[in-house]
Amino acid sequence: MTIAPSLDVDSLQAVSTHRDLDRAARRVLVTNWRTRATVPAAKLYPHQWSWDSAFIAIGLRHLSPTRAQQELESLFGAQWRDGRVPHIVFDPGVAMDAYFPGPGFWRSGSSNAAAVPTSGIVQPPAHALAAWAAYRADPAVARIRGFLPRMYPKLARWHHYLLTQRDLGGAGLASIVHPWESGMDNSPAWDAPLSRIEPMPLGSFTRRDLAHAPAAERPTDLDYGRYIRLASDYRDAGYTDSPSVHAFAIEDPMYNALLIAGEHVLADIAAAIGRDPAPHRATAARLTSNLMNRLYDPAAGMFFPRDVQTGEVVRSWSVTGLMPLIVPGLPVARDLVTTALNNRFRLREACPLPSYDLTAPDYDPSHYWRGPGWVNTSWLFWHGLRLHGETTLADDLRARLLQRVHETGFREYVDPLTGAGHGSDGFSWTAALTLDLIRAA
Ligand code: 2M8
Repeated sequence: MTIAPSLDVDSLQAVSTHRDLDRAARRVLVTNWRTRATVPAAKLYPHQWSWDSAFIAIGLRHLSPTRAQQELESLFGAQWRDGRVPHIVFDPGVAMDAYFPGPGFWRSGSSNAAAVPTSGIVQPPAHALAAWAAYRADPAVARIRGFLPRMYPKLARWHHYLLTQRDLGGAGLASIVHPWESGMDNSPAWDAPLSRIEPMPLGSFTRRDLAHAPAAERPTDLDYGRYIRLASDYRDAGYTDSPSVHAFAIEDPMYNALLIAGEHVLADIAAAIGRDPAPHRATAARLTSNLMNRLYDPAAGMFFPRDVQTGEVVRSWSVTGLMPLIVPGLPVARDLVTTALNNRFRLREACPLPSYDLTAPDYDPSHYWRGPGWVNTSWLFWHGLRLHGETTLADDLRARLLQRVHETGFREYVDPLTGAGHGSDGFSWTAALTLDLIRAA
């Protein structure tokens, strides 16, 4: 006689919750798909964003491995001749003024072979991880499409740009040159370095974001004036990278952690297509040691960004400092987990992982990257927990994230303590990574 495995009430509930969530997440991804890529959110972000597409591809692979590959291929179709992958690829079918700053501001011209209009700055390099995930979802289809052999040189050039042109501190780490490049635009970590920037006068530009989101949750006009100043100075210098052009230059922990994790993956991709993986492994090892030496504070058990202009560490407890957990072989993984468990981030209760120190006086649970939790950074931390054998914590985080999304919907960001949803609804990476978490069981 065979005995059917019994499911308790909680497990049964989870199964039906996951089935509903799965269906709803797929619906968001189908709705937000345009001709060749997915928009992050239909109204607020009507074009293709770089690191959004990486997270979207990670979820999309469960829906259609081919579409996940196309998501990345369309982004890299707009790669610049110098190797950079622009943070926005504009959809020419969308009104020029639907998003500011739009194509007319950036004037990317023929910087990419396809002459597709793009921005001129970049975003965190999550793409190698995404490409590998898309490949592994269906290696046979990927092989027929020649996906890895086509993507590998593009990914390698992208990393090369960051490792060379963006080593502004000369210490073997990549620098971001605009808060938007961090992906965590309005993080308190950027307040001090940004305060040195002369803002563009109000009235010299028109914000579009405030038509779709409450002003109290978005960056201030003063911040925006500074964002636009940095972007126009970079543009007017022909997008040249040098410490004299970049008044804002930061070695960011998450940015570099993604680059290192990406180099590990590039080694796997190289091996899979018969190329030499050794240079990527060597780069990953070198960068890991630079990351430890430049950005890790052993007494704090935390990574902090470094301001390249002043040479000083920015002691701001932003979630970026926990993200190096995604680095394979990180020597301080356990210490980072301990930090995540303390009162500042409350890994066991707060969900999603707060973007900023819960105990800081300027913590704000509904203000853009100044407190609320985001599913992408939580997903990265979950990935890191699994990588370092912290299975119980990983499973617990996964279960609570799924429950949160079930209650709150596919919101852009969420109050990590109350679960109140904020920003766009039907947000693509929230849906994509939810799908991935469901399928990870
Ligand atoms: C947010 O950034 C854009 C600028 O790139 C904005 O505020 O207009 C950030 O959350 C960023 O990480 C994200 O990629 C982008 C689109 O979702 O929105």
